[in-house]
Amino acid sequence: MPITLPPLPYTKDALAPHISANTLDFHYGKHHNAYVTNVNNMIAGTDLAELSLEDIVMKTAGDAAQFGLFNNAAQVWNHTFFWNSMKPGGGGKPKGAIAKRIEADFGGYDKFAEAFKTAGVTQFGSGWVWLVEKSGQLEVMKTPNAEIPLALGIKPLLTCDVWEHAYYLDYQNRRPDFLAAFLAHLLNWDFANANL
Ligand code: MN3
Repeated sequence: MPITLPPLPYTKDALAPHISANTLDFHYGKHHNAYVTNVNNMIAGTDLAELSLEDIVMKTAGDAAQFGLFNNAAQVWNHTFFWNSMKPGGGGKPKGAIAKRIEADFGGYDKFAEAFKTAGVTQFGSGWVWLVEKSGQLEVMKTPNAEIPLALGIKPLLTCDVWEHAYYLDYQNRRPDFLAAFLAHLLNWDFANANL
């Protein structure tokens, strides 16, 4: 069963001006789509062809012989999770159950936001910054390249892509500004609550 590119949960211009339709044309239409194509080319005719995307990720994680497939499959998963981690008119302070957890585990929204931004800014090179639940505790973590908390047994609640392709057209080298816009205007707390 081929892996498919899920539809974006909003129109390509819905996140502007924080993320432009031009960025989503490339990031979703080219980068994300290419990962899907690569996975399908790599699993065709193999035992992995019948597995779900998540099973392919879990089965190839940590296997040096499957490094290429892991990278592409994890990137398909990460990007779908990232699109859902944003919504038009999102951002700002959390609501619902996660608000209490942010308060209890970080000591308030401002401390969470600072930790999230710092993790994103200090991820050297390409990668991801995550809000995760680890051993019953909310934490911010960063991962390089395609690495994915799921493969480490850690539950992701939301993520921001800090590969340059995520922000370069709109922010050039200003990754901190992109992270600030993500936190203030895009972050989808409904999604984080649903994942909690
Ligand atoms: Mn990306």
